[in-house]
Amino acid sequence: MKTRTFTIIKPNAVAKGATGRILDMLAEAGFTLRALRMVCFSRNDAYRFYGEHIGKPFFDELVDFMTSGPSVVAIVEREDAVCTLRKLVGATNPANAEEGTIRKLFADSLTRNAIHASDSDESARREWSIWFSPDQVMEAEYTFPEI
Ligand code: 3AN
Repeated sequence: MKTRTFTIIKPNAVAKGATGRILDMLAEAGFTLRALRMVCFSRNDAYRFYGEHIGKPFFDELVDFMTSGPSVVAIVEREDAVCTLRKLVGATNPANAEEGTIRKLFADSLTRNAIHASDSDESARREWSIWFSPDQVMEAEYTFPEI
């Protein structure tokens, strides 16, 4: 069954012009886009999004980074979306990311690690609802061309 997950192309990846290449990697991995927006995280947005990390030693650096420039947020769909996207994204620390993963290619550090991918169906729904109202999600069946 096809499921959906949420992803953020983070400010360092957007700033280096990698948005298109990352969206291509998602398409080549069989993901279709259901929603897409460019956004600037406010500090409030970052606190809301990363609430589980408030108080951790890296939290202030994470908020400064996420509010440093535009991000691209998206809802993407395919079979087993959460696990498949986490594999394509690679390890949180890019030093441990495997060849061919998005973080191996585009991350600059543990904080500036290029992309976020939700870790469960439940987190995905919570996270995408911060950025997308239901009318911004493409629900109509559309046959995307084969890549
Ligand atoms: P992931 O994004 O791989 O699911 P999380 O949710 O554990 O990782 O962490 C959220 C973000 O916080 C990471 N993407 C990374 O930017 C940052 N982060 C996590 N752990 C650390 C750490 N030990 N030091 C610095 N930044 C971290």
